[in-house]
Amino acid sequence: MTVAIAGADDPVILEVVEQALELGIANFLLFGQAESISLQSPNIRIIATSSEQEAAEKAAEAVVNKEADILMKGNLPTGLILKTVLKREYQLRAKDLLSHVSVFEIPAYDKPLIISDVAMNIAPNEEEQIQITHNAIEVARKLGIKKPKVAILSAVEKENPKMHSSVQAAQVAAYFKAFPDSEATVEGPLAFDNAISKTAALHKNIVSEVAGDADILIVPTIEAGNILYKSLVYFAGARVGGIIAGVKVPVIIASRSDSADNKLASLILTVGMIGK
Ligand code: COD
Repeated sequence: MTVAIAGADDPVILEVVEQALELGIANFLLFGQAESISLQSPNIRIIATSSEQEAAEKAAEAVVNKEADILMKGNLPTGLILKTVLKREYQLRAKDLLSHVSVFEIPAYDKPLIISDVAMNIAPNEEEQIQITHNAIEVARKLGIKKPKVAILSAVEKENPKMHSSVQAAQVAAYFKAFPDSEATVEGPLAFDNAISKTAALHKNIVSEVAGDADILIVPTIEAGNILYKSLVYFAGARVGGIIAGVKVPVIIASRSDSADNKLASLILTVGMIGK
């Protein structure tokens, strides 16, 4: 595998590259300010760029031209790499809607937990939330979860016409229920606690296959998702890997403040999913 990193001039990213080289999982094309990239290895090539925009475009072109297999965001804004991936001339879109999917390993939860969309779609409407759910299910299945249990989150488990996210969650769940043979069980609205805690679900008398045992949480907005993501990392000791789903090539988007460990997790997650 060859990974093109846009904005590789960053100590944390270089630590990730070093660790990945030690593990022998990838070769790298490093795009960024060459004077700040001190690594030397036969398995890396440094391509000097003079702006963040140029780094994003050159790295994207490397995957478009098949010089690299994976595109990874380094030290540049998330919006910039997302806008670059969306450029029509690159023809990187495989689905109508691209979305961010993060996979968590949380000490207090007994299995991986997928959360989407915490970093790309800002305030998805019903149709977009359905596509976000499809994309997350596809990732879960690639990770070996045969029939993922999906909770469409709100702040409550009953529809409240005054709370838009609860109404939309019910509509998204109804859409999936119309296909009973589908590859996932989707329910909503569910509040965070009754999606992931059997005790909380029992307490509220929620009888559901998903409640208390979710594999996937679909959040109503980027703000809710981003705050949940960062709470899990900072307060719950979670490890996380993040990718963009719906693109023809794997795209890794970890937050700039993520640790080297979490960025390496994103890379390992992506390499593991290729070809599945
Ligand atoms: N999937 C497919 N196509 C899309 C998507 C998507 N998710 N988003 C936009 N498009 C298409 C539109 O249909 C249009 O054709 C074109 O792309 C441009 O659309 P705009 O003008 O809405 O898109 P942009 O380029 O202004 O913004 C797209 C972003 C993804 C950059 C934007 O939604 C964004 O800023 N998201 C939040 C990113 C962020 O700040 N994350 C931080 C958390 S760490």
